[in-house]
Amino acid sequence: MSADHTPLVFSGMQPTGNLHLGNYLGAMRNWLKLQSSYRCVYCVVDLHAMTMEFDPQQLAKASREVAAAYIASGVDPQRSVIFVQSGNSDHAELAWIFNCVARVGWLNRMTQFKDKAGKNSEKMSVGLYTYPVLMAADILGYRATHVPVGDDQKQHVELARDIAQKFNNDFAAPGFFPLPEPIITGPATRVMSLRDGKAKMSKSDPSDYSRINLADDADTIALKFRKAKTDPHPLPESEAELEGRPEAANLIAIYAAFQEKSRQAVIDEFRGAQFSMLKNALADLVVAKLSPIADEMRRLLGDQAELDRQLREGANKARAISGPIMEEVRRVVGIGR
Ligand code: AQP
Repeated sequence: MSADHTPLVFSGMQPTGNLHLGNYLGAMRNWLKLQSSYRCVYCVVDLHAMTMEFDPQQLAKASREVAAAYIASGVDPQRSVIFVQSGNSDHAELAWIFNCVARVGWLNRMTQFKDKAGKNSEKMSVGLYTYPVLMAADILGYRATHVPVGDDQKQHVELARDIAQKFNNDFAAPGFFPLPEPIITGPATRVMSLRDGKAKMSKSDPSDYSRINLADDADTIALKFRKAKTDPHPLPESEAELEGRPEAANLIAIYAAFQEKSRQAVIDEFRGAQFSMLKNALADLVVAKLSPIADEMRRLLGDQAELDRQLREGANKARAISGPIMEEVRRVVGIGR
């Protein structure tokens, strides 16, 4: 972190579908803890959600659902700034300026674009290619110093650091933008699909059985864990035995994260047992943690006018932070009057 900047936390999630256990354990749960020590800005990144095919009818609805999930999980709109990205046009303006700072070679190295585009990169939107530049604008537009994310976003936060460094060198002064640091903590920084222990749990996986959604009911959660892919061996006796057993490693990591225990402590609890024992215990644990969140989400979504009011208030607070920074940015790059 740059010593000259007041610590500020920024993070966001895309309204691209149901939030899942990976989003919760990899990112959102850490957001809650940070609220007591930092000024936090948490955004629903709807402009990012436009980078892949999307349904305009669904986008606003999905944005409200993600905002409701933040609040239901314990992100407090009084303590943290919660808003929808498109409610503050500073993100888009700074992204353009950063498009003129970032180098094509840097973006060519981004693995998420390669993963999402697969063999179809020529047919992908330019927005998907420059997604990490918009993410750098999200972060640096607030001069954020810390970015709590899952492991998959580490490379994008590093790109934001490179952009900040180059902008500082080319136009401004050392320290104009801080060099933001990713915060990647906990035993489940990369939660894997329940159908394939080598693939990331993801909103866009076509199989709903691959993930536990925050809004799933108790029966669905239990069914998904029962159907989760495993291997034919009993549960291991040591961490070393998890090598080459990605499905076992994933279920143990999820259990450890919810119990706030180490992986070894979970292995000690289930050593030599059949998977069904761990799966049943996991279902009970996850239902107990997620049901109150799902109930609160439903309550919040029942009063759309109040939720929209909170999000407008959040956008005003967000603009109050980014506005003066953007004035300085325009001045140093010689645009605006
Ligand atoms: N499987 C995961 N394990 C741990 N953390 C995860 N995150 C996402 N998946 C996992 C973290 O959640 C935050 C929000 O992610 P996002 O919605 O902005 O985008 P994403 O990383 O692309 O998530 P998905 O679920 O894979 O979405 P789609 O399928 O729409 O691309 C980030 O901090 C991310 O690290």
